[in-house]
Amino acid sequence: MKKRYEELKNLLNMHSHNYYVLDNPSITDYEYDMLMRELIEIEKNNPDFISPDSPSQKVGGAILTEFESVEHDVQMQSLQDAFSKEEIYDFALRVEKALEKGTEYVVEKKIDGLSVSLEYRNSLFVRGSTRGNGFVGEDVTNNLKTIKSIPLKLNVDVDYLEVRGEVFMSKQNFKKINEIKEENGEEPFANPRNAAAGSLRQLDSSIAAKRNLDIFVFNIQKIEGKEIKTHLEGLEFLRTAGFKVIDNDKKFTSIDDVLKEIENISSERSSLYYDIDGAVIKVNNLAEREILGSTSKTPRWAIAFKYPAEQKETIVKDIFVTVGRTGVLTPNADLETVLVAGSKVSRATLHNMDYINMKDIRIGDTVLIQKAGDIIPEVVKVITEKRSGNELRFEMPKTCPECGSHVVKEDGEAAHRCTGLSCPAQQLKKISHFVSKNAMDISGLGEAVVKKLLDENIISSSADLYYIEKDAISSLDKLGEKSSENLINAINASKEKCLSNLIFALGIRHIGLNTAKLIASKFKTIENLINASEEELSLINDVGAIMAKSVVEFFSETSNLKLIEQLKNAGVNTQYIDTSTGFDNRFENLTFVITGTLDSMGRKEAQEIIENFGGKVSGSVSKKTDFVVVGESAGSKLTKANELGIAVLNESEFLEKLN
Ligand code: 0OX
Repeated sequence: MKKRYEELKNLLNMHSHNYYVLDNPSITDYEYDMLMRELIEIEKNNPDFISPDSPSQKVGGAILTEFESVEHDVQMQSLQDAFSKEEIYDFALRVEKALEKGTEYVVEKKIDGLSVSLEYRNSLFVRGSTRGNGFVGEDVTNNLKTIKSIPLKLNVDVDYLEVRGEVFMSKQNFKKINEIKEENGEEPFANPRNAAAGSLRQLDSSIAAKRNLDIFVFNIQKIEGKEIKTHLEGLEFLRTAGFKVIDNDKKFTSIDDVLKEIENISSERSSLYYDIDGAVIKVNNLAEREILGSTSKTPRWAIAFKYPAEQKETIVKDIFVTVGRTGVLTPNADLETVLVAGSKVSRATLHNMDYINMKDIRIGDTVLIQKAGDIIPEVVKVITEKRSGNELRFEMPKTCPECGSHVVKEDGEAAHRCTGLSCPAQQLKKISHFVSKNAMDISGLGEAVVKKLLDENIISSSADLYYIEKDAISSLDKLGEKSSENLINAINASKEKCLSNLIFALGIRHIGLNTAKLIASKFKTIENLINASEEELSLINDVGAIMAKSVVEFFSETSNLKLIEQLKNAGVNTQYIDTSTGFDNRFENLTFVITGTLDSMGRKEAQEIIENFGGKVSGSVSKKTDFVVVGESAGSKLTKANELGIAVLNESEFLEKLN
């Protein structure tokens, strides 16, 4: 058992490295999950096996009351900044004068994140800390352990190694997290750097784990038992050790070439999946670095060339308000279109009234805009010198622009909200959320179709979807006969979704998919949940007071109870389905074909099980088929599978996959 455990650990660590560091997956997610499952099962039965480099340690869970201080053995220096070519020439002059000769330089991207130090003893990750003031930082080991690209065990034998890197959040992830925050009426992060900082400083590591942070490593702070002569050699060693290393393998002896490389990196900037704020120029040879030494804060052998955020002036033509699913009114600036960091910008969110007041943004103002994290347009400031006096102050409407209901602003909240229960804008967003993938997963119901159904009075709530007659939709000009049929099938199939999907689909404020899963597995039925108190809800780990209050408030609203009654009457499942068939997506992205007669279940039942595990079932075998499940007297489909070389599962092999 111990041997298998070690084997699993090594296999999982290797596949995780291939996926997260090398960006080169070596097995399917399903296969990975299966290996992980086996490992966790062994750990459950043999807790003494659990080692610090087990991949099970990556999910987080440890909760601290505060972070311990860490005194850095080697100072985590900062970098001297340069903003012009001249400053780079001056830097090179100083270097070459001190060395009394020319030298080799390297140039690397300056990741806009947070510097951290990672310590390894006997090749195992033992501690990680933030930079702090360079001498003392904070112990954020638990949070760093959740970063998939940080190896818990190195692929090389070293007694002691301390490396430095930059923790960051990808632009895409930043956008997603902010969308969720805005939807929940929470303050969004200003940029990916702040989002990464906020995530790394979470006392609850399972929250950090969900933020999908990443890291680039770029410096050996200290190493015992190995001699390294140059920066590039060091980076290569770190790569072999298993780190995700900053991409840098070129050397330059001429400063003009260094400047060209700085330009090259700058032109790549908008196409990178992470934010950079400059380029770092470093002396390659480590012995030369010793000669050059440091000032009290910064090394003399490196300099950071900082790129300015591209900012453009434009005019706020108007401020218009949009209404979200939870009724939040968001003011947006309608801008004179300008090109910023590679794309056209004609709109910027102004978040809420506090934001507008703080920046004193008025209609007609000339403003400076940039892209936060290089993606989301934001107003940096108003150019007040350009005011003519004709600018108009914006006021939040007293009534909802979509439905005319009263708009309120609750104490302690920045957002204004529409109070209308049947507000069409809220309804459209609510229903679009209800049918979305992680909710009831009704494919074929995009926002445009939902709008059409609402406009034509075919539906007015999510529950109405389950009462639609096929004829009513096939007459819509957007849908033909076939798509109407598919839509009705998708609506019917969604009745079998787990309670967790339903809870998420209801769009209760502050309740995301993960919380919905926790609540569903605790309360098991919608009735139990309706009767749950705030105290009972708060007993669930990860469900805070605000979430508990929000759930209770939701179910105390008569219109919401009525909606649930209608859903139940239509046959929508309101029970928790055990994880084995609930939200275990082991067959995600896999297509099955079932042929012949199965002993233990009907074909329809097998289909349902596959679909509950996130897989697809198709009627015919093609190159896209992943597995053909064969029962008694299978015919031409089996022949075709063999011809195409597709994996064939007999009934017992299929049943094994379901365990
Ligand atoms: C970065 C970055 C930061 C490390 C030791 C002294 C110079 N943000 O990407 N710092 C350094 O180098 C420091 N390199 C980087 N690439």
